[in-house]
Amino acid sequence: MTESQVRHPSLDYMREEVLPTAFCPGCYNGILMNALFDAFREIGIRDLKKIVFVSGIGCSSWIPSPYIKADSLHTLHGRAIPVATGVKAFNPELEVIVIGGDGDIASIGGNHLLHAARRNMDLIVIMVNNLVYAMTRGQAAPTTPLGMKTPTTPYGNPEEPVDVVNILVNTNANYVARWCISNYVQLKNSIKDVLTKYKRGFRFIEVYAPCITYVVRRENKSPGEKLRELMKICIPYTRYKSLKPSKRRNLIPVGIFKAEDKPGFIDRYRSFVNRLTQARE
Ligand SMILES: Cc1ncc(C[n+]2csc(CCOP(=O)(O)OP(=O)(O)O)c2C)c(N)n1
Ligand SMILES: [Mg+2]
Repeated sequence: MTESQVRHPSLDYMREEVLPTAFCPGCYNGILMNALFDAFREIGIRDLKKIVFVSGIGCSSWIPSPYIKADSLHTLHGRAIPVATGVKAFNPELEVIVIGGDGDIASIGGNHLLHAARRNMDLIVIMVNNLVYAMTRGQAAPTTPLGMKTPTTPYGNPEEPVDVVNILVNTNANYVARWCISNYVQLKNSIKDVLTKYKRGFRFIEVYAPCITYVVRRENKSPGEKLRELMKICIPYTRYKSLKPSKRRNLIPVGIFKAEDKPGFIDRYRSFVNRLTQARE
């Protein structure tokens, strides 16, 4: 068998009829997809019948729909989390996974994110932070670093970016992690964590993966060069915290910031309804 005839194991979880993907050559979304599929395989999830994916609009929202062989809802920009909440509330037996962009989840959908975390809603949310609104051609997002040039900030972004992980750590969310796309094993292990050890409540993973076309190419770097750079600048948050603020510039703190297994909204709501029903009887 020649190399070109070897079937890629990720194809077990993909709809081959819609390939190739619409992603730009070198886009890091492919690495995230492989991490997701490796996690499924290592856990022993063979088909995805118990998983429903929900996404909004954006490049990263294409990951589940149409490419993953599972039920998925491709919803409105910013509204993936409320739709996912509805799916989970209707059928708590399903594992509901939201995959979306930083614009989708932290900008237009930021309010939904905050309240799903406050409720500790039983959802897994994977946010691809590519630093821009990629699908609409690279405009600045709330995650765009200070000073970065984009088509809407041609003289450099005058605003400070939001740190979603920092906000979510201080909510009722059960699990909060950030990994760079260069942290393949850690990212895969986090996905395994939220599918096995931490199965309840709100579980959030930020994947820091700068857009190849509108960020990396503007820096005159290849996808491979940027990956090697990320390997140096993405450092454990414990080490990041020990540095003087002046030394932290351009570094990305990564790790599992919070991992708890408190009952999520579904369990809380069930016991709430049971209590009310018993009181009436
Ligand atoms: C309500 C609404 N507003 C704006 C848009 C236009 N729009 C489509 S995708 C997008 C941003 C995508 O950025 P992000 O969510 O970060 O995903 P990415 O493409 O970067 O993965 C915008 C503004 C839309 N489709 N619907
Ligand atoms: Mg984006």
